Amino acid sequence: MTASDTVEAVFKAVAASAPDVRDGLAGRRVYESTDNPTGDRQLAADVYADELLEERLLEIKRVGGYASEERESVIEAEAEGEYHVACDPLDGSSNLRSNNTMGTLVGVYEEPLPAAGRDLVASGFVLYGPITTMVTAREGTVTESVIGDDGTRRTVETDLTLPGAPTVYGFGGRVPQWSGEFAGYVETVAEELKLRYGGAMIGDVNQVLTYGGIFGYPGLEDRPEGKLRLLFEGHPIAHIVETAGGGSSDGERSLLESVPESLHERTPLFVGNEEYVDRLEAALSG
Ligand code: AHM
Ligand code: MG
Repeated sequence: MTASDTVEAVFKAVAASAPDVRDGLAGRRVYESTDNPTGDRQLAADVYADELLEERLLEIKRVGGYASEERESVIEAEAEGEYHVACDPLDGSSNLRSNNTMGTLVGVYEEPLPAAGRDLVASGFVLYGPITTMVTAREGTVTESVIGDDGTRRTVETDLTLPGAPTVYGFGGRVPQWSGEFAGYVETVAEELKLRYGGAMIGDVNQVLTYGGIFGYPGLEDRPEGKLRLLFEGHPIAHIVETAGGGSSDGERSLLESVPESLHERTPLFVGNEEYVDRLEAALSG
């Protein structure tokens, strides 16, 4: 099994699980009595998607470990494998209550986790929108597919790139918690682009991939490290957007330059057209 066969097996397993995840949502809108390792309340749906993906991804021959937002530590495969998968099984799951968009995010690393952004070999997400789609980045190309009821993919876009005339933006966190520099930057962006914020990063980033623009969750006054997690959300989404010709940043440099010290480390996160990412870094450094 080559590296590219392993990546394909991971994408295939994630796509095959998508109809099961989706079908399982309606009956799992209730909260469990547990929190995940970063203190978010867990929905029954988070736990269900996590267990499904763990089982199916660890079955893949060269996958040596599975880590997810929903678990404290890495689960090792029984047999050794040189690829390690980091997963956000249900990104934006708090949208389940209001029946809005959510997704599944996956990163394939060639080093044991927590690994550096540059150790990511491929990444992808499933978007549970009105239709179920999957966007993958590997070997320099971003592809979009529609996932059928049987979990198979039909490619609809072979070389997805960010449009050159951006139109949308969305930023997380409460405005009074933003730094003055960031608030000043957003004022200029809001004059040029229209607001699209749905509360699920994958949905919001998919709008940026479709229309061009910028999405971000900044560091906040009472939470300078921001909300989103580097390994499960930051690296994979940065890898997808950068492969699609855009940029990513933690406020200072590409998210792919960062090396997490711990599995659940958080980071300020920005992805989108390079022009907007560059202007953001300039604003935050001033
Ligand atoms: P989750 O992975 O626990 O669902 O949390 C991440 C989500 C992102 O999808 C989204 O961008 C963000 O949290 C929304 O947060 P907020 O509710 O503060 O806007
Ligand atoms: Mg998430």
